[in-house]
Amino acid sequence: MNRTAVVTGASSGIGEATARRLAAEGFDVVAAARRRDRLDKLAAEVPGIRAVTLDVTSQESVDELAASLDRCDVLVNNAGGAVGLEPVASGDVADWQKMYDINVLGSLRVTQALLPRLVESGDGVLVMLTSVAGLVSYEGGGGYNAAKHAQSSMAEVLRLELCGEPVRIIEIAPGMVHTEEFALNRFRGDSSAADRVYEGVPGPLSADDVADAVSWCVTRPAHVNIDRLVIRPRAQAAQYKIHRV
Ligand code: 8X3
Repeated sequence: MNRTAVVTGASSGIGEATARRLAAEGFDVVAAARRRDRLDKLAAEVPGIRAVTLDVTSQESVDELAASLDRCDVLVNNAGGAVGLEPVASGDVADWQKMYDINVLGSLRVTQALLPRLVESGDGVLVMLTSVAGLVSYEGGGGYNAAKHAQSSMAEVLRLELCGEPVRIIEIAPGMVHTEEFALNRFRGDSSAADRVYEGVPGPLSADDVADAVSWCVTRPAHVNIDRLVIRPRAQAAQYKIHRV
C-alpha cells in the first residue's frame, strides 16, 4: 500500500502544488479544502489525488476527514492566510480571530485528529507551513504575525512532546511567494494592491518552489528531521530588503 499524504488548503497555491508534487513522488494524496469544485478538477487531472471537502475551522469537518482515512503517513498543515494589513491600533478583531482560527486552531484541529495515524504509520511526518511572518514581525503584520508565530511555536512544542515517537515535525517558513490568492485575500480582493506586492521583484518564489521544499523535507530518511526550513526568493534578503527593478 502506498504511503498517504494529507494536504490541507489544497484547492490552490502552495497546497495544490504540494498535492501535485507528492502525488508525483508516489504518495496517495488526500487533497483537502473547502472548494470541492477545484479539488474535483485536480483529482480528475492527477492520478493518485483524492478530493475531500474540509473546513479546518469546523471540528465536525475535521472529524469526517479523519474518519475517511485508512492511514496517514504525512500531514501537511497548509491551510491558512492573511486578512488585512492594518496597524494593531486599528486592526479588526474579527480579522485577527479569522486568522487565528484558520492558521492556528485549524492546524491544531487537524493535527489532533490525525496524530494517532501518524504515530501508527511508524514513520509519520507532520509539516507545518508557517511563514517568515512567524519569525520576524513587521508593521501591519499584527494579526498574521501573531498567528504565524503561534503556529511556529506549536511546531516546536510538538517536536518536544513527540520526541521518542516515530513522527517528524517539520516547519517550512516561506518568504515572498507569488500565488494566485495570498495577497488578494490579504487586500480583500483589491487586485491592484495585491499586484503591487510583487511589482518589479525579479523572481518571487512560486508555489512549485515551496512544494519542492516540502517534497525534499518529507522524503529524507526517517531519522532525519529538518526542524525548520526558511525559503525566500534571492531578491528578498530580509522582510524589508527586497530588490525591485
Ligand atoms: C507570507 C510572507 O512576508 O507576506 O507568508 O508575511 S509575508
